[in-house]
Amino acid sequence: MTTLYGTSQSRAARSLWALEELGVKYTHVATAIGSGSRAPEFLKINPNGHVPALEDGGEIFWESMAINLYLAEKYGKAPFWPASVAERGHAYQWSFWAMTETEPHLLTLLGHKLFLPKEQRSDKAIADATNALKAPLGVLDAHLKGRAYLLGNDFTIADLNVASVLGLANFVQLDLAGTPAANAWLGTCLARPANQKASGMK
Ligand SMILES: N[C@@H](CCC(=O)N[C@@H](CS)C(=O)NCC(=O)O)C(=O)O
Repeated sequence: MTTLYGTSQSRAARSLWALEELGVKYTHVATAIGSGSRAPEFLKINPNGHVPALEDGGEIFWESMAINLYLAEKYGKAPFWPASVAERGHAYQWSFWAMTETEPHLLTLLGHKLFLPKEQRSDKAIADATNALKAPLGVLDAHLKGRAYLLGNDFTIADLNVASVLGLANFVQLDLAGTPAANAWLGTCLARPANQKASGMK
């Protein structure tokens, strides 16, 4: 039995996308951020009080990227879950890159553009985060020039994981015109039916 916990209005969307992409049969429990994720019964599933969490075959996993890499390895086949150790190394590389080099800045933009109370929002924080994203987005753009996807010709778990983080750029209206290869790749990834279905869930 496979159960994914977390509303699609959270990082759970990336694991819902992976489950849909892989065609896994699962139950979705749309645990809310905060009220649901901090409830005592949910803390038994993820003591961090965060979504997503995955229950699969009696095991519990948390951390969205770990969940997605686990799902891809368990249920995927090549090319989505790459065949070679080197390609899988690149999938890990890009997944951790997205989380460490881009996600914190995107979350700053999310807070200061949309979620923080107006009096706590800071134009400087927005400018600093926008500026900090230029270097990693430049790296991504340069890598994608002449390639359809991160690992070559095929959509893989690396693309899903990175696009699921960078999808926040659209949400916070970050202008990606200066990185056209990354922008076009992101549009192609996010348009996939599995992502459209996942992001429309509860
Ligand atoms: N690094 C974790 C972060 C998980 C996380 O912070 N999730 C947020 C929602 S996007 C959450 O559950 N927040 C609820 C809380 O902190 O109370 C992951 O990628 O899974």
